[in-house]
Amino acid sequence: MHGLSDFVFTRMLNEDPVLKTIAILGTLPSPTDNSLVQPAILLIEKTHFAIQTTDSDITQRISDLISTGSNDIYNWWNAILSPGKSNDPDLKMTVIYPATEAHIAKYSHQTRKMITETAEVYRTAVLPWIESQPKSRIQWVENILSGLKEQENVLFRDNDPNTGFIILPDSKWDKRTLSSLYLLAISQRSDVRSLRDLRPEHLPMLKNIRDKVLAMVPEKFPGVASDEIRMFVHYHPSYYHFHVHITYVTAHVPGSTVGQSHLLDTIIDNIENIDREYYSKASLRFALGVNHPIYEIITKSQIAN
Ligand code: M7G
Repeated sequence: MHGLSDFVFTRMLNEDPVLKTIAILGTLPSPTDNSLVQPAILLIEKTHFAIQTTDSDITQRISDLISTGSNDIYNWWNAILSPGKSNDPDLKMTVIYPATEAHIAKYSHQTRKMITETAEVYRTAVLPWIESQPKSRIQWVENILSGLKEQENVLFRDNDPNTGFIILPDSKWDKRTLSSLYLLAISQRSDVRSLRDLRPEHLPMLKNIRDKVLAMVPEKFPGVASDEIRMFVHYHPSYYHFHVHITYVTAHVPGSTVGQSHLLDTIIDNIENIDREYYSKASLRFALGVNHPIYEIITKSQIAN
C-alpha cells in the first residue's frame, strides 16, 4: 500500500462534525505503474480518547493553549495535541483504492428519502440489479472466509458450511474502545445475499450466530455483558453476502439510518412465528441516498405501475 505523499486532492465528499470524520476524494498512482493514476477515497476520523492512566495522560500532550474566553469559574481554550505514543493514535484512516463510482456515491453527501420496496418490486427490479453486481465487490469477504486476509483479527470461527460464520472486528471499530465495540459475523454460506433470502432453512444459522455471539463476546471482552450486545442486519446492505452487525448496545452506528437496521432476534421471530416467507412477502421501508441505484430502480418501478 502507498503512503499518502502521492495523494492528490480532488474534492471533499462529506464531513460530519459530530463523528469528527471527513471523506476526501483524490487520486493515487498505481503501485505497479506510476503513469496510471486512479481515484482514491481517504476517510479520516479523529480517534476516541484512550483510557487515561498516569502512564498515558493526555494533559501531558496539550500545548499552544489559546484562551477563547472565560466567565466566572468557566474557562475555554483551543489547543494543539503534540505527538503521542504510536499506540495512542490521534487519527484512524481508511484508504479505498482504486475507488469505484459506487464507493464515491456511498461516501458522498447525499439527500436521503424514505422509500418502500414491495416484494414484487424486489423480485422484478431490485434482485436483477443485485445479481448484476460484480463479484469483486465482495472480494474482501471472500478474502476473510478463505483465510487470505485479516486472519490475525479473527475472534471466532465456526466452519460448518450451513450454519457456520466468522467473527472479526468491523473495519469501522478502533479495536480498543468497548463503548463503541463493533464486530461482524460473516456467514460461511454465500447463497444468502440479504435479509430477503432468509427462510426457515436458515434459522439454524441465525440462531447459531445469536447464541455463539452472546456467549463469546462477554468472554473475549470482559466488561461487555450479553444483554449489552446488539445484533442487527442492514437492509439494504452495501455488500450482498449475509453478515450480522454486532455492537455495544449504545454504540453509535455511523452511516446507518432508522429502517435500515433489523434486529437479529426480530428476524428470527418473524420467520419462526409470524410467517415462514416473511422476508419474501414483506414491504420494507427505509431511507436511501437519492444517488443510490436502487433508489432509481424503485422509483421507476413505482411510476411504471
Ligand atoms: P453493510 O450492512 O453491508 O453495509 O455492512 P454498510 O457499510 O452500509 O453498513 C458491511 C460492514 O462491513 C460495515 O459495517 C463495514 O464497516 C464493514 N467492512 C467493510 N469492509 C470493506 C470491510 C473489510 O474489509 N474488513 C472488515 N473487517 N470490515 C469491513
